[in-house]
Amino acid sequence: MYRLLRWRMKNLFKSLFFPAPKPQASASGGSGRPKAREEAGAEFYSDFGGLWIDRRDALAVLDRKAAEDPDVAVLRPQIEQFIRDGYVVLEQAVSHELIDAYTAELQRHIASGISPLQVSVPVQGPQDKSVVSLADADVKAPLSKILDTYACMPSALPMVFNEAVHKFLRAVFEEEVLAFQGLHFERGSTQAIHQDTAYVVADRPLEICASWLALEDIQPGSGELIYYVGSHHALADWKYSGRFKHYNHERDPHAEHMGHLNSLVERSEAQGLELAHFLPKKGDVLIWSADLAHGGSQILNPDVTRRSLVTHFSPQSATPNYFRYLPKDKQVYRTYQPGCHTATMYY
Ligand SMILES: O=C(O)CCC(=O)C(=O)O
Repeated sequence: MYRLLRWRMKNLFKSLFFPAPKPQASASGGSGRPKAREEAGAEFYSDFGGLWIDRRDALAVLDRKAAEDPDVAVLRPQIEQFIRDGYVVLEQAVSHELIDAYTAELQRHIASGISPLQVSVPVQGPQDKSVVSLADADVKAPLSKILDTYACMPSALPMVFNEAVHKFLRAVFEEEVLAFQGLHFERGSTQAIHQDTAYVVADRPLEICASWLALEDIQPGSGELIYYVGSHHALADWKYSGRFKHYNHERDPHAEHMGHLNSLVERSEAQGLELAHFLPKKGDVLIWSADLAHGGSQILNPDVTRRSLVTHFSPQSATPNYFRYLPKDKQVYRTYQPGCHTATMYY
């Protein structure tokens, strides 16, 4: 116990005073195809490349990896499903105790009236959202998202980097894991079906995954998460302004953005992809692949909450695009524990 405490104190000290060094940033900003990590000759579903699980021969690569690496062999059924369907559910990955501690800490932030937490709230206009302080936000309104709670709330970190999710991402990323954007929801998001690659931008655009942790048992009608099974590899790239994987509201016309969102539903339906509804128990985690088409369903029962925590991850060597807009002293990687790093654009 004492050794564990000492180790944690040492890591806390290290992460506060010796943030992990920033890897070299690439200048592609999500527009170009990354070369560095790709094996020569590998073919991908996307023109923007991807992780090894995005290769057309990913199942054969999985065979090889499982034969060589016991960590991959153990995860083989889950990784196989991830390659095929674009998502995997890790049941009871996070304990109720951790979730309750996090919920209590968040309540303290809300009650304090002086929390540093920031919230994304919907507004009218081309950018359709604005960021306000927690004290000024209605966190119970759909589309309200409390941002990067892991950066301000110590209780978020063991949930975000719970062992099951960390091991899975480690195997998929083939390197250490960076959490670089987090969203806490009290209610269903009602967000249109979309692909994260349009908005969650790293220099290697397909090298992201997200986790969705249920902070309570999720009820039908609460605006549950929905997704088209297999859509991550089934739909050709939507290229903004003819060449970018991500959307930029200053560069790309609104109609093009709407065209992308509409086409995800049209193309998924045309291919007969199943639209699945996620009704997890408290503590279950769903991990989705970068290009899985997903969103929040309509809220049919406004009386129920849909408490959940989404985290977007990349390999540690990828660079979040938002670093380009941050001053040098904010372009920081913090290490929570070995192999687990965080970055934030808000704090
Ligand atoms: O939880 C939801 O309703 C959607 C979340 C989502 O789409 C995202 O964070 O990318």
